[in-house]
Amino acid sequence: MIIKKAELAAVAAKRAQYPEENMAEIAFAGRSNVGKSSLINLLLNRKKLARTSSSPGKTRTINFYQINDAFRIVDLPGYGYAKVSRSLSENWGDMIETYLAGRQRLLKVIQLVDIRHMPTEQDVQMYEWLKHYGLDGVVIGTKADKISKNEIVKNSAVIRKTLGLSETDLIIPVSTLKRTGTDELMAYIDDLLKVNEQE
Ligand SMILES: Nc1nc2c(ncn2[C@@H]2O[C@H](COP(=O)(O)OP(=O)(O)OP(=O)(O)O)[C@@H](O)[C@H]2O)c(=O)[nH]1
Ligand SMILES: [Mg+2]
Repeated sequence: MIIKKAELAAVAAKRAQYPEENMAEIAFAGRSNVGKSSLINLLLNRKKLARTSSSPGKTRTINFYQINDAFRIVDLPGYGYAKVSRSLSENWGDMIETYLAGRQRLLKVIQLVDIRHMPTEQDVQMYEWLKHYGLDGVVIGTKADKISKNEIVKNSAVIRKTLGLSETDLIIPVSTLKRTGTDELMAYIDDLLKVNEQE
């Protein structure tokens, strides 16, 4: 896919602020600081489109990036950030659920987990949610540059088991630092969009 145009279409905290449901969407979910915004920038080949930060809790709204006027990549706010107040984390749940439950043209939610660690309870809960809404199927293991190839294989198996992935579900290790894994992810996104067009 050639990214000719990538622009921020909307920043939303509630449904009224979402863009019109006039094109397919693919969203990215995961713990705060796992690397969602960094990965979106690399995929779209725009260094600063999505704001990133070394401290967690950077993205706190649902950010819609419109690509080639054909589909949207959606950056969901991260979870599991302890310093966020209780009311804000409750609000986070509402924000995510409103989006997941009600979005007609949401094709898939790509979940990111840190490949170095066991998935957290919230990671497991997030994937359960995705299963519930039929939006599961692919998990990205981020920061793959931080461990060895052997560990990548070993940890991927742990992630697969802990999240309860089916045999056909994909785990793609990526590193935004070394720019690895993104071709495979882009090919997956391409396929999703093609299948959707045919339907
Ligand atoms: N080594 C390494 N660092 C990474 C990688 N991806 C992201 N990071 C770093 O991780 C930190 C968090 O990245 P973000 O992309 O802002 O994370 P996020 O998931 O969007 O975080 P929130 O917006 O808080 O939910 C930044 O310091 C990135 O540079 C990676 O593949 N390898
Ligand atoms: Mg972010």
